[in-house]
Amino acid sequence: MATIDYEQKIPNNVDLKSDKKLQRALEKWLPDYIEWWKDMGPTDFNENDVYLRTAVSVDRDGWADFGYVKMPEYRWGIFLTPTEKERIVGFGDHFGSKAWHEVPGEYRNMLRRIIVTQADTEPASVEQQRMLGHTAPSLYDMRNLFQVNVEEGRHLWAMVYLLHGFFGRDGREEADELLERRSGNPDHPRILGTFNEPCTDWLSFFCFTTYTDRDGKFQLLSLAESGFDPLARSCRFMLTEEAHHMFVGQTGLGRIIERTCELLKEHDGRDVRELGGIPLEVVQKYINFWNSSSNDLFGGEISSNASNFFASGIKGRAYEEKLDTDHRANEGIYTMEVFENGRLTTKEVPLRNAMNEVLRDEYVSDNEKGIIYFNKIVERHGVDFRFHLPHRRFNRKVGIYSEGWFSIDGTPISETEWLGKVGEWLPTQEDRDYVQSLMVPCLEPGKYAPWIAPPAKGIDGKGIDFEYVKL
Ligand code: BYC
Ligand code: FE
Ligand code: FE
Repeated sequence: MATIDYEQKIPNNVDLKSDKKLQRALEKWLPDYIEWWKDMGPTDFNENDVYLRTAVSVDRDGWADFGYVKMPEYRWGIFLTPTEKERIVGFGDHFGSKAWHEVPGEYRNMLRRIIVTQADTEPASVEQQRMLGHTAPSLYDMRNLFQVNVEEGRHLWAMVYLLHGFFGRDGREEADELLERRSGNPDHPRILGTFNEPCTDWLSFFCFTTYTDRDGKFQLLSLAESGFDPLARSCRFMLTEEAHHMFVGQTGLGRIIERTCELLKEHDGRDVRELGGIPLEVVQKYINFWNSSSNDLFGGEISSNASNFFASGIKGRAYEEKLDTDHRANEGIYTMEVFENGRLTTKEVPLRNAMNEVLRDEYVSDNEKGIIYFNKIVERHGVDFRFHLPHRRFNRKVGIYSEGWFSIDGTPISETEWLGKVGEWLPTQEDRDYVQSLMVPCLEPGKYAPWIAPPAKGIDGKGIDFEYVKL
């Protein structure tokens, strides 16, 4: 089961060839996908050889195989982690009963909705990032961008397999619509807010891969616990790819910070803008924007949807299986600060209704570790600046805090105070124009744009001057 069948048109480890009907349906979807990729994927780089990793086996160490590929020829496939044992439903009302290998009729709509929402983010992110190749700060970074893009494409495949394989005609229709919605299109947008935000500069790209891909990590962790076994095993394999996306974001931001610190030290007291660097304050504002937007992706703090997902056994908590806790979560309560009549008050919420918030807690604490990493860089350079994670109430568009105005540290403020301060917290047009002005491609092997430090090491043991993309 662990070996991937590459003889097939669609590489897979789900024995696709024994299900002719499904195989035909997916082979019919394939050219539509390729057409979408050519229209909406990384513009103008489809003819170039890119040094990419492809999954060749789902075993722990066998899945990363590196080589030059043209992106439209990347072997997008369907890979599930192998079944270890007879899994059980690990939480909710069905706790302890056998995991499902088919969709339970009563949960069909709910499951489809979750899979479609997850699926929709994958092509959305490729669309958001489609122009970035033109302004890559190095061939190394360009290659990482394209690696992320092809893997998000594969994540779409993983979800489309579930839609086609388990949801009949509705599933096929949903799969078609996934190639029809467009990020940022007012008439036909992607489903979730962040995935319609423009991502047209590399500072945004690194923030996106740090904060939005990390939402991906936690949503996948909770779906990896699902009682619907094919979903759980799809998400488990997707998580192995996700780690690299967050690495790209975290180290990308780290390298920008590193470069700015070097400039600050060499040219004591001068505005780093004059020297072509990105001020740390501007990096902080971009973090504030993408982090707050990604906080929205966890949904409302109090959510009957989340409660139903949990009760039915289709979406658990991150690491549910390892948690030493009541897996039914029937009686627990969660204490949270709610915003009512213009002020914050403490409220006890049934735990199941607070599952979005439980997951967001994990996300916030992971993000805090990333901030420590950034601050180690500034400390090492003796620069007098510290990064902070914005409070989860800051700048929200979804959930109870979207009803009010909150400062960067989560204090309720008036709209007038907000308007007076927002330019210090979120990127201004001037900040955006400045960052955009730095987006000049730097495409000679071993050369890096002046606003970013080179990475500590290359990919797959190759040097930082390796020709990662043949232009
Ligand atoms: N924008 O009960 P509520 C990734 C809607 S990222 C717009 O609060 P619920 C990736 C919601 O649909 C991971 N609308 O929340 C990263 C509902 O609408 P209706 C993606 C939003 O239902 C980088 C209403 O508000 N995976 O993989 O618990 C690159 C109230 O809903 C938003 C998933 O999201 C928003 N941000 O939803 C590539 C996992 N948030 O029904 C890829 C699947 C909520 O009233 N999704 N709404 O019309 C889910 O589990 C859930 O749908 C949510 C929370 C986590 C989104
Ligand atoms: Fe993804
Ligand atoms: Fe990702």
